[in-house]
Amino acid sequence: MAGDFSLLHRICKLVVLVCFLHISVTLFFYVRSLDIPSAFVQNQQQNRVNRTENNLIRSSKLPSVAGEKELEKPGEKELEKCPETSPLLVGPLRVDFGSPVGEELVRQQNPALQPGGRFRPADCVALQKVAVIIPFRRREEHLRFWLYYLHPILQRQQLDYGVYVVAQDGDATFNRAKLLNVGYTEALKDYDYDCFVFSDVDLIPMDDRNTYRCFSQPRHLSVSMDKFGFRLPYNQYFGGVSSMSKEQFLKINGFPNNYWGWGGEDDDIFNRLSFRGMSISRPSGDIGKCRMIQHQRDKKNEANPQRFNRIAHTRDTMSSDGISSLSYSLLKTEKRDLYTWISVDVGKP
Ligand SMILES: *[C@@H]1O[C@H](CO)[C@@H](O)[C@H](O)[C@H]1NC(C)=O
Ligand SMILES: [Mn+2]
Repeated sequence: MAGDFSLLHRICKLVVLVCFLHISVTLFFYVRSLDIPSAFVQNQQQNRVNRTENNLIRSSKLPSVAGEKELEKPGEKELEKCPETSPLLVGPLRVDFGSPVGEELVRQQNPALQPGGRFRPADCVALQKVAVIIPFRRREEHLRFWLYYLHPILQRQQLDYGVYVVAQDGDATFNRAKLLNVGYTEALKDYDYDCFVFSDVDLIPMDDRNTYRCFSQPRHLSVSMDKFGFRLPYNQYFGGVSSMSKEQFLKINGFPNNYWGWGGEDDDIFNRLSFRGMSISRPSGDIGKCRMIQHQRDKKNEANPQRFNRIAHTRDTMSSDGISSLSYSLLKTEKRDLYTWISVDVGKP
């Protein structure tokens, strides 16, 4: 009888142990599956989706928005601070590219703009000073659409902002990320910006509640693009439109300078952010809807065959390649009515 009992006792212990093990293993994999930055870092090689150009693209549900805590700004004297949420917002917007728009129309519709595409609210002090940086080459028609749609939105968002179009001169292969570094640098020569929005010229938000400002974590703004069926193409996607405070940008040594041609530079930026312990903040899929103006692949922006190799080595390259190693020759900056034009020679591969 005593023997039976101690056997039972041992079996019970064993069962408890097995249960405990089971729970631990389940918990471990559950935690790993959460959108924790360190989990990203470990898994990103396997999870990266676009292996080939046509093989799209596993969709995934939008991760929830990380902390939306606002950057603290020292107050200024006479006017009051603008409210946290602008009362001028209207929500969903109609966006279409049916008929071209002219700059004259955009000027008429935005009489409060200052030269260089600058604006600040007249009746309150904006919460952030935002430089919007657009990498550019020969997309004049897209730029007109962008200005037509974005200027009214940014003004309703009560931002103190300026628009910087950074145009790559010459016919060498396009280098989006380096142009963004140039935009960051040149915009700071103009004004004491504390927030930087990096936007492709062909992306238009469909809801003005998607505020083009900075958050306590780097922000991805173009989270549901029509091109990808209004979903994120993959969880680590950071392309299209994003924003970073000056501090966040400097923490990752800016962007890589050596991604020539299409693709991968946005994934490199994502890697930089996660290696520096940051996570991605996003608006909801609903508010984050946007349209891309359809176009052919530009000449001299062919898919970069080195991109997969490069994004595999971000950890080793990011401290030497970035804003700290940026070199370029500035050809011209010009304050045009609707934007500041920066033309630049970024060299060639
Ligand atoms: C994957 O595709 C996305 C969306 O088109 C693009 O932004 C990104 O740069 C691509 N990454 C690579 C490594 O090709
Ligand atoms: Mn495009």
